[in-house]
Amino acid sequence: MLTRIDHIGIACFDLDKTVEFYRATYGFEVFHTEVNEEQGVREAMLKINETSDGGASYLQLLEPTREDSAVGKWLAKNGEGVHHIAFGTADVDGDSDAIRGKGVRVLYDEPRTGSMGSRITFLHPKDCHGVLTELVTAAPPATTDH
Ligand code: MC0
Repeated sequence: MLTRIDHIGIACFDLDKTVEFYRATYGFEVFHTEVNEEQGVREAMLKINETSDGGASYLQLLEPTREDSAVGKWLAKNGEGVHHIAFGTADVDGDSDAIRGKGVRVLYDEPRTGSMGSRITFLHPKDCHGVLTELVTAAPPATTDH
């Protein structure tokens, strides 16, 4: 079951300048940054709010690390803007199977690694009324050994 907007992915040419725009204009601070080489992005997660399922909603600012990445190709064609939306679920495997069964192309056979250790997959935008759609299961909270 999809229970929250996990994030909105925004493609940008210059991550540092875009982070500064969101900080100066809205007061949103960076919660997390990382490079995801598999996806070809350097990203910053700005936490907007907690959600009732125990998760959170973020803005995800994305700068490509290479021109032939999904975000690099999209930026070259469209310029900066909203690249995808992501719904949060406790069960990305089950939900992607169910959605595949409804005739929507799920881009990965098995979920891959996303922000902050999450497991992610994508739905083809042409099957989703023009919206590249991601499903996300957040990593479980870290446990501390005593
Ligand atoms: C492409 N299209 C889009 C789109 N990207 N439509 C809406 N939103 C997008 N973001 C459209 C194009 O305009 C084109 O339509 C058609 O889809 C085929 O696009 P293409 O330019 O030929 O590119 P493809 O087919 O090589 O790749 C498109 C595809 C790809 C969606 C399959 O971008 C992909 O695999 N995306 C999933 C991975 C991803 O986006 N990773 C970056 C975020 P026309 O009408 O011109 O034919 S990584 C991330 O978000 C992680 C780190 C996380 O959240 O944790």
